[in-house]
Amino acid sequence: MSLFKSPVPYFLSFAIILSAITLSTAQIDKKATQATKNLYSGLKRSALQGVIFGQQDALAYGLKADKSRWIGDEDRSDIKTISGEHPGLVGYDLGHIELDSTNNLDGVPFARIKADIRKNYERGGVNTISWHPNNPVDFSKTSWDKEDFTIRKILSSEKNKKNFEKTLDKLADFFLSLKGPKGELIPVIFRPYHEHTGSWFWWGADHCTPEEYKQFWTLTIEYLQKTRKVNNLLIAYSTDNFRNKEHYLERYPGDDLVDILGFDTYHRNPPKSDSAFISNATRMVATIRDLGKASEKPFAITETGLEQLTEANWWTKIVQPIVRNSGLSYMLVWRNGRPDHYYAPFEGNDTVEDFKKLQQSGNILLEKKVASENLYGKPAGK
Ligand code: BMA
Repeated sequence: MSLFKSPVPYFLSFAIILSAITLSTAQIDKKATQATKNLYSGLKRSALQGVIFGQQDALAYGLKADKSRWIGDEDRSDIKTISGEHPGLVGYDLGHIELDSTNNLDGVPFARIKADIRKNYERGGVNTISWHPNNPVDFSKTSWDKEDFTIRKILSSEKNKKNFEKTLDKLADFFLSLKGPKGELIPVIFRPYHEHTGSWFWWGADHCTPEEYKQFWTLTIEYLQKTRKVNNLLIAYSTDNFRNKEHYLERYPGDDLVDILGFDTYHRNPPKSDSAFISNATRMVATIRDLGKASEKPFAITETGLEQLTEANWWTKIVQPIVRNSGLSYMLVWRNGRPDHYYAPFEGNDTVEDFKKLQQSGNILLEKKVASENLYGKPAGK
């Protein structure tokens, strides 16, 4: 065949086959819906424009100027109140779905979560879901209650495994109930068993071996995607702070089980830790960028923040140098949950003007720029 006549076409065809393989293996769910595939490539594309800015529970509640809470208002977010736009990414938590509760662990009704996911999707925004489940072997214990080897107890007992699959069914039912205006499934990022380099959750480092963690991850993702055919998920792997690439990958289940590479990092003890926080975060971003480039996966800071925003120029002094030219697809700050537990500027907060400077720098993308990226559709001109 002519292919073998000259080394050039032979080499070229090899390169084409190789790149086709790389392109098709980056996203793990080969049966993902078209919109989910589009979101995956969209998250890589939009990273060239800036970092999508997100907040946990942004649409469910927040703080008023006097720091009392607003809860459940329509079309409201603290970021929109101060900047004119909702965040480009919104986070939700499914903790307590396993208990068949009406509300999640922070009091947000699951029905409201579902409605907000749809509204955000219709605006072109991105939705990401974390999960702080109670202990599957003993539902009376929370994610934080210290309990060793829960995962071993699930993996080694058919009865526990079957019970756990019932919990996964609840997750699957929820994901499959997320529908857009045409009845289409809404793509969401699912970020299970996070901060597992730490040991404050029952799935944390001291409570299972790396092998057990990986097996538990595999069980979860395969059950959702293969058994229950949930084909609207992008799966995010999200450690807490990590020392180096080896530490990051110690419990990594594999490129065929992870779509997005992430980590969580919180800024504590400012201002004396300012430069250490910037350099550590920048180092960790570089690690996931290298890994993301090699595996063609998007990468993100899946949680961050400074509780109570005690530095007025936190956004331009700390966040901007970390995210500028970083290649990150997104960053998410935590919830504005209480007067003593908040991470995003709200009306009257000292950091409002500084946040607007970051917004105007173009380094972060809020609602309007994210919408113009058309993440769920084909890129313009293609
Ligand atoms: C933590 C705190 C808790 C909350 C949990 C899950 O960081 O915000 O109050 O219950 O996240 O959202």
